[in-house]
Amino acid sequence: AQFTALSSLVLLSACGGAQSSGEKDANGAGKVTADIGVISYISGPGAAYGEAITNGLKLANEEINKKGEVEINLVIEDSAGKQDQALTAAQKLMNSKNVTAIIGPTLSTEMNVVGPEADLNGVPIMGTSTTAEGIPQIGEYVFRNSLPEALAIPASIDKAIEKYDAKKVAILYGNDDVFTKSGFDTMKKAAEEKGLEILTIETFQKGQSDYNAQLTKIKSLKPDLILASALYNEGAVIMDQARKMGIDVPFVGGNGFNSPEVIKIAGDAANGLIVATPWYGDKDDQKVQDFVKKYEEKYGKKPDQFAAQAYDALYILAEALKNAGDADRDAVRDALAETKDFQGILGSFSFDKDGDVVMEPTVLVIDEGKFTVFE
Ligand code: VAL
Repeated sequence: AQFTALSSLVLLSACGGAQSSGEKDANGAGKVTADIGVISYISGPGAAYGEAITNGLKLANEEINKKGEVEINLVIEDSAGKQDQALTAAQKLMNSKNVTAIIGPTLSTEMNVVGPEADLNGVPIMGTSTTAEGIPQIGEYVFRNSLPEALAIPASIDKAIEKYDAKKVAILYGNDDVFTKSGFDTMKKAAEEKGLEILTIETFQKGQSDYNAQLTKIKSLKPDLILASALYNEGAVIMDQARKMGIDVPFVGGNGFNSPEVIKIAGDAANGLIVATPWYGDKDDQKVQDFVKKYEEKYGKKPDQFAAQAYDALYILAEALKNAGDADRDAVRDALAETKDFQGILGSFSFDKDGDVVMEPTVLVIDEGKFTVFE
């Protein structure tokens, strides 16, 4: 997404000249009402990402509608983590003229096919978990509020070097997914820039269950650190098998590891995993604690990073709807692009000139079965 001047429509609406698409509130003022499409990975092996995301969106939706400045109706579609299903869902949503904007899809691999279509059709689309390189650059209607690998991975590697005096690394990545490949590119680049010796680069594919060959080779080379770019299922199994083989060095993971599912699947084997995130649920911040409390009350579990990013995303979009003063797709795109210093549960949020994220990551480590700040 690129910044353009606000459209005349937005300027008009700011002066109260444009009609909102919605009902009138008690004072007779126009209230923007909009259908927001959601494409989420809610069935299949990565469904915990989509579950957290839709939970975060639904909670934000309730709060936003209760405030009464804008009225959002979420139209949720399942992509099952598949490109073709994500595209079918996107087409259905884009064909509905009531859908002003789309949130999702969950995976960068899905956004790679859905993003260009949304851009072509002039439908603003915002990923809340798409962290691969180049997502907002797909086009001016394509946004994300998720911390990209390019910011997260170098921060994690820096911490690992500082803490463990790491000099030699092995890299392991999924070579059949846009995000895991992009995470690998970022890891390799960061390792080279920081003067780390890369002992080996190993690959795997989605759904793989046996990593013996890759891990045996990695073990024989004795790295100080393993850099792994994977979604949570494969990532957790890799860590489990590594620990069983006696590989006890720390792992640095990309965004796919940022799910409590890693701990659920790998158990103690997940200890020593380093990840960077904009979200930390134990943060001493009223907004964060209110969100955690409300989320726990509603869903009976703690929110993860995917829930938190989705929650902020809907607020960012609601703000854009309010500023646009209209549920018009172009007006909302322009208003979205203007987002600056939005104060959410992830801290202060702005887009850069491409519509990419400007944000500070926090580096966490899994210690005794829990994500904790890596001091
Ligand atoms: N961040 C990843 C992606 O962009 C996953 C974990 C959602 O595909």
